[in-house]
Amino acid sequence: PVFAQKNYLEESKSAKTQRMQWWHDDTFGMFIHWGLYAIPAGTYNGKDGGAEWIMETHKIPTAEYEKYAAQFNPQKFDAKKWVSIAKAAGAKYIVFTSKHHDGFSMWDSKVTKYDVMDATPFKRDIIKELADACKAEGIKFGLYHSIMDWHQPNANPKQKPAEKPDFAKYREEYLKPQLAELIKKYNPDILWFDGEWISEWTEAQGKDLYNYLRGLKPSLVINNRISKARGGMEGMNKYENAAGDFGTPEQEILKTNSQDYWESCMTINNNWGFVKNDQNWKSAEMLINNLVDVAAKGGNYLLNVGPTAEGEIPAPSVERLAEMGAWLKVNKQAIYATNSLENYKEGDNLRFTQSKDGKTTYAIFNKQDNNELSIASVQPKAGSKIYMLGVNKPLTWTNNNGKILVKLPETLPCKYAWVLKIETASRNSK
Ligand code: H79
Repeated sequence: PVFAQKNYLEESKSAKTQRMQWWHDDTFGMFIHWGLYAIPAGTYNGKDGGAEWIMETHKIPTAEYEKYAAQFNPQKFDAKKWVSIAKAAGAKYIVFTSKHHDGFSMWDSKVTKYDVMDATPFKRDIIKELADACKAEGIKFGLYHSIMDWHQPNANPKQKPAEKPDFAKYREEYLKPQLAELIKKYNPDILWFDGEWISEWTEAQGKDLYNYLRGLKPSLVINNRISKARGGMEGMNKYENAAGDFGTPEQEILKTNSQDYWESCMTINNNWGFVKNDQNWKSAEMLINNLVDVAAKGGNYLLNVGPTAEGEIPAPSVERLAEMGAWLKVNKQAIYATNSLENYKEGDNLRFTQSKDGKTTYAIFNKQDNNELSIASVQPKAGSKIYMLGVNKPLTWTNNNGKILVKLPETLPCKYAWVLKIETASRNSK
């Protein structure tokens, strides 16, 4: 008999809502790009350029690039430390590169010797250590896995051509078995694909892989780069009924809110993988405002770190993440487990999020005149109190023809992105 594979794309809307709930509520994750490319760190033969793409940027031959494996020995790698940095930042999940485009596997893969156990002097199962550390700390665990593979002759005719490149062989005998290994050994919560734009990859293959993986673990959350539907760097789907659970804007934030699931991934400096000479760090203020903007627009924020070849997350990243964590400690109610309002903003200075029961609106702002804030599009419940998160006493407010005027406290609880908590009667429409 022929057993039809279950079609998980036919899942009902409410089933998807349930499956995605934790992911949507978690809102903030930490991306980790780490692999052999941390060794050249953005410089090859004295020339700058490339990070995790350095193999392609400098057209490094496979046999040459492979030599980095013998040097990979990150003595300062400490999975618990990385997870504690994520946790202190307020990140609720981690997405780690099991395999980037260079094809090097960061776990003990059975289908290749080009992995951390067989090809490096380090010989520690990095993914196991990370997965265990995440589990111990209640952090959800995700894996980034590249479909494009510059090291596989059947997947990359340009770099290391097989006599007759056979992509189906790579897909069925390498890509799928690797993903099955990852699911069985490390039980990830998220699979985050990339490199799906190669012409060999098709929507039908994306659907087949999606059903195969959900069949192995039905609760998996999988990004839209498993399919061909991603529209450029803006990252949302170009057509309906594509495989994948959420859109993936890269290095940008959606221009407006969306009720579809989406996650904006972004670097703290200019690069994903560690680059020694890249000191162009975004400020903590900008990162916090990005998180607020993303949450107000109904998305998730996946913020990247690129650890060094020694195994350390660069200090400038750690500092900024710690500042985000300090801000979130005071203001977490306004970010996690909130919903996006159609009317999610008022001018450039105000963003709104809403509690899931719809009873509370959070107004997040960066500027005020004369220690007052005026809001036109939120109507507090009559006689209710308005609080600033991090301040004990309720604030004085007046209602002036539908516009409320809130008197701000003299001492503010943080440096920027202050949050008012407003019990909401109804929202004025635009
Ligand atoms: O892993 C990080 C980067 O290495 C990787 N994605 C993040 C998360 C990345 N790969 N490529 N890029 C980023 C930029 C590539 C853009 C292009 Fe395209 C690929 C241009 C043409 C093919 C994407 C797909 C945009 C248009 C089609």
